[in-house]
Amino acid sequence: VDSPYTMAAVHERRLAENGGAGLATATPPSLDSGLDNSIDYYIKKQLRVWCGLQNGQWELGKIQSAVGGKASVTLLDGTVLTVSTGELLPANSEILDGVDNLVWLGYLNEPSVLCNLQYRYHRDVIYTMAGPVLFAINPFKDALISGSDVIMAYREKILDSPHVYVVADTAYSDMMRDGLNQSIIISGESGAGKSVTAKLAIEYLVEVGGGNSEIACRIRESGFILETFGNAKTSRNKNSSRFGKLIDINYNAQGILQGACIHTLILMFEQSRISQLNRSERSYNVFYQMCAGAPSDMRDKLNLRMASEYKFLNQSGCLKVHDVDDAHNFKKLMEAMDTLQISLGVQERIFKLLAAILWLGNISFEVTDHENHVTVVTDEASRSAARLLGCKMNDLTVALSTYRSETLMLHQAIDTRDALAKFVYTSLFSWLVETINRSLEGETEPTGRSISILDIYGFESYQKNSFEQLLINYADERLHQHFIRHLFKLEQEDYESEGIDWRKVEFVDNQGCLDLFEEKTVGILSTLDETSNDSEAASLTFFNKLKQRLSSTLSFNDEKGVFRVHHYAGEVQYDSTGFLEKNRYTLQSDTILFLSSCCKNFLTNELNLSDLDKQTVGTKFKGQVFRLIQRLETTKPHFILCIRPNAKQLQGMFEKDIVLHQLRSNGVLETLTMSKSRYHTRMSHQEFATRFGCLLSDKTRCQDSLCTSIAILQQYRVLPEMYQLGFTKIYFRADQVSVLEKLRQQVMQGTNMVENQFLRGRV
Ligand code: AD9
Repeated sequence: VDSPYTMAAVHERRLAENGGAGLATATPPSLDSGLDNSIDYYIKKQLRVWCGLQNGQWELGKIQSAVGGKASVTLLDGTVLTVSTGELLPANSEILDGVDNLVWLGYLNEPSVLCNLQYRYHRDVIYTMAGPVLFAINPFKDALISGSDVIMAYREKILDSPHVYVVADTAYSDMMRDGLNQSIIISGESGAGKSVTAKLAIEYLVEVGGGNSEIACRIRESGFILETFGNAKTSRNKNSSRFGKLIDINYNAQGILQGACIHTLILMFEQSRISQLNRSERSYNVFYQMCAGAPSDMRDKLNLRMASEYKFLNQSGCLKVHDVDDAHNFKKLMEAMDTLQISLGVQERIFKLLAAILWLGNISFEVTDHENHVTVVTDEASRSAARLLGCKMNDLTVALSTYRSETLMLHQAIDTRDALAKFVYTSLFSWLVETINRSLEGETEPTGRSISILDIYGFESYQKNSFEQLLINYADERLHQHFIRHLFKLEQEDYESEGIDWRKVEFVDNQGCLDLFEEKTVGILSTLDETSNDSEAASLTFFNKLKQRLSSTLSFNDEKGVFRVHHYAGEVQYDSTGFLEKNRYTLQSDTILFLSSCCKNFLTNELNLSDLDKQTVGTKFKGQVFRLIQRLETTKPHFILCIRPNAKQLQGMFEKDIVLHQLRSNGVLETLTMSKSRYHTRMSHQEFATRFGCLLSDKTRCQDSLCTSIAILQQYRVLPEMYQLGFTKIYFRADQVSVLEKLRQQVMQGTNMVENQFLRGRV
């Protein structure tokens, strides 16, 4: 189906409107500059303008008259307003309503971009290109066009309207053509649709690499297993991924799927979800699935109850999620584990550990003296937990109620119990990822042909922000720097070094904010580590040290103990209480001993005790983010930005201010301005001459590659504004090289029907 919003369709509509008289709609003068002159033009031609309202919204209208900096504007609904001319922005002609790529808009201003997205969204067109970036607006209803048939239609170019499949196809084709690793980087706020988008990309990449193979099935199923263990219902998303993931899909030289590898940005600070839940949120999906769906023999072995009977699950008042069938998903989980060849014995051990965690949560303590010292109550909970962990009841009692032979007080014992449960779950998750990776390894060595898909938490800002948000927002800054580097910095540096004619595009660089985090001695993370290492230090010590070091770049409120950071996506206020405890998080050494004794007896390899290193949470996280970016640096990136159209997770609702905030925080206008003027393809003169030299007759071919390049450009009359010649490279605007490629293909196939006119007036 042809999209009515392609540039070609827009041209056709223009021609039809002008009675076939050509592209006569000259772009009118911009309202931004020389306002008074251009306003007359807008009045005379009755052109559409955007009128800024007091509530911050924009409405379309037409200017009726203007005097002394004030204009009278009639809005579409007939309302007449008098506004300052400074509140007016040019609107694009109706012909451009809903175009596929935002860079085709004549005027790139916020209301025009927003209106184009809204126009499409209300017609169920959720994907739009913004230069090189794909926007995906969450439809909150079943994916409208996806599946094998659609994949093939995109692969064969029968469909080419914006879609995740186009991005995946471009990555695959680039990888095959250039023999280079690629990446698809998916960002956006929580609930914006990143995981669904990542799933669609993986679906495409698996299908084109030979979708029916054993390895293809395993890759598909592995996603479900990870989701079961790593996702939970939150207030923003009923199936929110609580970990970041990067999935490398590996191919051989023929483009056939070989295997995959999953890297996770671990749930270190999401561990608290195991023992503490916010109202109407849930713990990880797997617990509810197991409680609802385990067959009776498993229930007996695990002494399993319904979710409502476990304290770790019933404290938030939310056990079920609308439209989610936990029991059915448990069956799917077991099938997925079978597909990945996780043996029944291992599956049983996994579920034993999960049940042990739930019973740990039900363990209670009895206060034995007036100093609040405790002992573990011997009841069904403690007996079940000990049995499922594979240890003696007495060992568990000692591990939970004493530290270095001293009896613990109530709050210490509760902390130890919860820390043990959290540790077992996190270790189980890491072990599961390793197990899945072994199953996805494939038989051959990696060939250097891979596509990595990154699905990672986006920027977060709430009324109260803590250590968790600080780390998430730090990762988000790092990723944004990667985006800027590739779309702005490297590009402009390259143009400058090649000496081509180029007007610099200004953009907001977040390197300063990153330095604030990463600075070796005085940065936020190192200050936090330094204070965490001092066992006497309290929250206030950290706050004061930070203030002493960074008062010129951060703002502080002493009374509230909060500090503010200017992130590229907006200012966030962090409450410093609890930072030290969360950063220090380590398991007591007695509990480590207890765990290793369990491991020897029963748990064998599931629990990775090497995880018990002494690094702080912040340092560990920073290391993970670094490795991730390092890996991405070895790939050619493709970007997808997911957008949440409303806060209520409702279909058909497009809340402009919510969308605009996301566009602003991602620097969308700068990206569009950059894309409008950038050269999409570059090659060395040598590469260009070698590839397209065949388009020249023997007579016109010359020895020197620059000279050959020029001869090709001249012979095929490529318009001067479509290319630039640098010192060593040649640059082309979008689409130009694909036209040359088509000609080359014809030559190679011997149908040398080269039309010299073909390249003219292409764009
Ligand atoms: V989080 O950071 O993991 O909390 P994501 O990953 O950004 O978040 P997710 O992909 O989980 O969001 O999408 C949230 C919900 O929106 C999904 O559960 C779907 O119900 C819905 N969604 C998102 N994208 C699509 C889509 N392309 N088609 C249909 C969608 N539904």
